[in-house]
Amino acid sequence: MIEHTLVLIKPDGVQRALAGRIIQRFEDVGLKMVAMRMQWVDGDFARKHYAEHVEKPFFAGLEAMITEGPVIAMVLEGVHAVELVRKMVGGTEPKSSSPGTIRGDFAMHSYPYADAKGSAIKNLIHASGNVEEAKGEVALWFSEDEIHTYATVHEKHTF
Ligand code: FUP
Repeated sequence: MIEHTLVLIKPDGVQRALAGRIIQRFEDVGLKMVAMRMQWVDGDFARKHYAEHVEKPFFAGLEAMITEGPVIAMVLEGVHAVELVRKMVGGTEPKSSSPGTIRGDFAMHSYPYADAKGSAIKNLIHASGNVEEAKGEVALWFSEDEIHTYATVHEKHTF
C-alpha cells in the first residue's frame, strides 16, 4: 500500500512561483519526497511522457506548453500515494476542479478557453493517473539511484 507517484509542477506552475505552496500541501498531508529535479524537457521527451496523447488534436499545444520552460519533477511516497495525490490535484479542467484541490484553488482555465486559444489547458501540475502509470512515469523521469530512502523525523522519533 506504500506507493510512489510522479508529480510535475509544469512550466505554468514554476513561472507563477507556486512551487513552494504546492509542495507544502504534499508535505502537510504526510507524503514523503524521495526524488526531485528541475528539468527543461524537449519535444522527444514530451512525446515519451505524453505517449498516450501524441495522436490527439490538442497534442501540439500540450507539447508547446510542457517544453516552454523548466518543470519541477518529483517522486512522492506514501500510503495510496497515487490516488491521494490525484485527489489533491483535482480534475483536469481547473474551471470545474473542486475548491480545495490544487487546480481548483490556483488555476481557472476551461477546455473551451484553451481550445479557442489553440493551447493546452494550463493546470499547473501533472500527477500519475494510476499505479501502473506511476511505475512507468517514475522510471521515465528518475533512475533508481536518484530515488532516496531515508527516515523522516516521525519515523525516527515519533513511532
Ligand atoms: P490529467 O491526467 O488530469 O493531467 O489529464 P490528461 O492526461 O487527460 O491530459 C494531459 C494534459 O493535456 C492535461 F494536463 C491538460 C491537457 N489537455 C488539454 O489541454 N486539452 C484537452 O482537451 C485534454 C487535455
